[in-house]
Amino acid sequence: MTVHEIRTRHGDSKRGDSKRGDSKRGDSSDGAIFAEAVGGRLSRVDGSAKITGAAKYAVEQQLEGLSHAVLVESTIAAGKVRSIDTAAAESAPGVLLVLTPDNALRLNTATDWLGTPPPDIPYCPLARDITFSGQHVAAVVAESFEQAVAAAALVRVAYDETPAIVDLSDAKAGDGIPIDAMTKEWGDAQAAFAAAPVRICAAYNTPREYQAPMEPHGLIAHWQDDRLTVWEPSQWLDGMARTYAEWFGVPFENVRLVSPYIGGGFGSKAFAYGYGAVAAMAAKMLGRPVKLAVTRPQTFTAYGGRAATRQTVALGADAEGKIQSIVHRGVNETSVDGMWVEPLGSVTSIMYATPNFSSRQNVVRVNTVVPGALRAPGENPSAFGIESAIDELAYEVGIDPLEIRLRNYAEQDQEAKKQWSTRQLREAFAAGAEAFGWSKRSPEPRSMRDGNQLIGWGVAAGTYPVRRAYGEAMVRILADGSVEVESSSIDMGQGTYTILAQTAAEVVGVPAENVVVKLGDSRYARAGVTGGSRLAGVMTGAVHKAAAAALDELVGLAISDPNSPFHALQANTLVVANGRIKSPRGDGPEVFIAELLGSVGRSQIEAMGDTTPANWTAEDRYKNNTTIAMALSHTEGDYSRHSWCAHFIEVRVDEDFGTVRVSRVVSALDSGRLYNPKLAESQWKGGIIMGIGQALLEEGIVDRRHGRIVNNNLADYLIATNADIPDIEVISVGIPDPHSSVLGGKGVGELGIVGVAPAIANAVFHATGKRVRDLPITLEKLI
Ligand code: MCN
Ligand code: MOS
Repeated sequence: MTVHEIRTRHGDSKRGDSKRGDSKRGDSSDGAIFAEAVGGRLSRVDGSAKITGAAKYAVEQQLEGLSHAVLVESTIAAGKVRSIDTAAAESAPGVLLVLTPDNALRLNTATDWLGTPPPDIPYCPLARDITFSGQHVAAVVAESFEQAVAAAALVRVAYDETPAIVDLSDAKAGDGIPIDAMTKEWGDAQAAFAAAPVRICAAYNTPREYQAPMEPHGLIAHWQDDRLTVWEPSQWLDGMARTYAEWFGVPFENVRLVSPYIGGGFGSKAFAYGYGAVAAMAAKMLGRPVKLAVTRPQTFTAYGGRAATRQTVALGADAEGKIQSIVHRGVNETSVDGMWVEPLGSVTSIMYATPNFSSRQNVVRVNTVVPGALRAPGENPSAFGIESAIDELAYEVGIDPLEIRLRNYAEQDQEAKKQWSTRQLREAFAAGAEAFGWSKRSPEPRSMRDGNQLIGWGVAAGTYPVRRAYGEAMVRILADGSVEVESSSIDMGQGTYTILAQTAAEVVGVPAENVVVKLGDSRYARAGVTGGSRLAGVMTGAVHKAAAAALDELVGLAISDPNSPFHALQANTLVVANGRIKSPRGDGPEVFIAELLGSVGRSQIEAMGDTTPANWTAEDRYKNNTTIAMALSHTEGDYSRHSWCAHFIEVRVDEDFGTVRVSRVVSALDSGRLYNPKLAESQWKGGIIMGIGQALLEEGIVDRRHGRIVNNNLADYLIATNADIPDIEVISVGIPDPHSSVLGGKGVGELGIVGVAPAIANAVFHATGKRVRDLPITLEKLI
C-alpha cells in the first residue's frame, strides 16, 4: 500500500481514505475531510430507499388476515355520550367488530413519560365523558378499509351536550392554574420595572399549530398468544412498547415495536395514543392483525399539536437600552383532563442579562385534545415573546436591533448561576450580520423599498438546551469485514442512520459504506426517546463506545490468537484503516478484517457499548430507556449547555395588498461540533422553513360552536411550500463542546425553528411600521 492511500485526518492513524469512498466525498470545499468520517458531508444513507419507494412504512406492511379499523369520533366538544346505536354498523357487510366503551377490554393505565407510577384505575381509549371534539367514542373493524369506513358512518351516537370552553379567548376560560415549577425570579422585577427610565410592555400570542408530518400516524397491531408486535412510526420504541405492555398487562419483553422509517414526527410520534390502544385491543379480541390508519383530519384531534400561548413581556431599561428588569407572564392551553405545560419562560430567562427578573406561567383548561410537543416546545413561543419585545425596546431607545442584543449579552446563565459550556452567540451575530449585509440597513421603518414592495430587515436570536441522556448500542464486526450497528433508536429524517455509520466507520477503521446501521426495532439494543434534540449526541456517544470495544477485541484477537498472521509480530497494538489491519510501524503483514476473522475462526465480534454509569441496575436502564426520569439536566454540574443561533431575515411586503414574502434568510448557528455538516445544515434549514410557515401561515382555526379545528387538512392548514421559501444560508459558528456530548456536538434538530417567527415579525415592523404580535402575520393584520 502506498502512503497516499492511507492519508489520515488530524493525525488519526485509524482513519484511512478509501478509493471506493471517493465517490461519496462531499463538497470539494471540505478538502481533506472525508465524507465518511465524523464531521464529513456523507449523503443520507437511507436516501435512495426513500426516494425510490423501497422504504416500507408502518401501515404498508402486508400481513395475512389483516383487518381494518376506523374510528368514530365525538361531534361535540363537551358532554356525555347518552347512547351508541351500533346495530346498523354491526350488520353491515364485512364488519368484524364494533367497539364501544361497553364491550371494550379493560386496560390498565400506563406509566407516563416522566416515569410517574400510574393510578390503579382502568384505561379505556373510547370515551363516554366527552372533553373535546374528535374524541374517540367507538371504532369499527371490517375485512376491508372501505367496509370499515362505510360501517363507521352507520354508528349513531347520541349526546347530552354541555357548554364547552373552546379556546383561550373563551370568556369562560379564566386565568387558569399557576404552574409553580415554572416560576423563575431574582431581584425585584416589578419595582425595577416601575423605576426604569424606558419601559415597554406588550402581549404576544401564538395560535394552535400542528406537526403536520408527511406520513400520518397509524399502526398495525398483531398478537401471537400474549406477544404483541406493533408496526407504528415512532420516536420512542421502548417508551411506546412499555405503554402497550402496561395497557395490556403483558411483560415489556413481549411487545415489539417496529419503525425503521418514519415520514416525519416533529414531536408527535413519541407516544402510544388512544387509537393505538383501540387497534391493539381489536387485534386481541379478533385474533387477527388490525390496521388503523389515522386520517389527515384526525391528525388534528387524535393527539395534540402545539398549545396556543399568550405572553406579556415587560422590559424596563436605561436610556442606553441596557435591560434592568424583565417581567414575563405566560399562559398556555391544556386539555380538560390532561396536563401540557409549554415552558414559555425558557428563552426569556437566559437570553439577556438582567439584574431583576420574574417569569410566571399558568395553564388554562379548554375543551381540546391534550396539546403536545412540536419542534422546540417552549423555546419556540418563548423566543417569539422576548425576541419581539427586545426589538420593540430597540426602537423605543433608538438603537440598532442587533446592537441592543449585544449590549444585553448574557455572559453567564444567571438563572442557574453557571457559566455557559460554549456560547458562540456573539460569533453568530457577527457572522450572520456580515453575510447578510446588516450594516447597510437603514434604521427607520418604511425606509427601504423596491417599487411597491416595502423591504424590511429583522434579526432575532434563538436557543435550545442540550438535553442529555445515556445510551447503549450494539456493534458487530462481521465475517466479511463489514460492521453492523444496532439500536432501537430511530431515524425520522434527521440522519441517525448516516451519522451512526460515520461514527462506527471512523472508530473501527472501515469505509462508511461497509457499515450497516439497523434502527427502528425494539429487539435491538434499547434506546430512549428521540426528542429534545438529544439523539445524535446520545447515540454517537454510545456507538463510539461500542465500536471502540469491538475494535479492541479485534486488535486483541489479531495480537494474541496463535492463528493470526500478526501473532509473530509481537506488537502490542495494531491499526485498522480502510478495512485493513496492520502494524503501526508499517512492518509486517496487512490483512483484511475478513481474512483475520477467517484465520482465527471467528464468525463475528460483538460488543455492546454504553455511556451509562457503571453502577446502574437493570431497572435503571429500563427507566432510562422507557421514561425521561434518568435524563441529565442541561445545567447539571458546572455548566449550562445550550445551542444558539441568530437569524437575519429580509421580507418584502406588498404595500397595496399587505402580503408578506420572506425573500432572504441568513442564519448563523452554534450546535457545537457537527457530526455531519450536510445533514445539520439540512436540519437547520428544515427548522427555519417551519419557522417561516409558523410566522406567516400556520393557525388552527377553532370552530366556536363545536370546538373543532375547521382547517383540519393540508389544503386549509397552510404549511410552507417551496414557493414560500427563498434561498436560506446557514453558517456554522459552533466549536466542539466537551461538556455537552462525547463527540462535542450540541443539539441541532430543534434549534433552527427558534427565533425565526420573531425575526420575521421584526422584519415586517421594519418594512411597514406595523408591529404584529399575534401569529401568523396575515395580511389583514397589516392593514
Ligand atoms: N447533527 C449533527 N451534528 C450535531 C447534532 C446533530 O450533524 N452536533 C445532525 C445529525 O444528522 C442528526 C441530526 O442533526 O441526525 C439531528 O440531531 P439532534 O439534534 O440530536 O436531534 P435528534 O436526532 O434527537 O432528532 C430529533 C429532533 C426533534 S426533537 C424534532 S421535533 C425533529 C428534528 O429532530 N423532528 C424532525 N428534526 C426532524 N427532521 C425530520 N426530517 N423530521 C422530523 O420529524
Ligand atoms: Mo421534538 S418536538 O422534541 O420531538
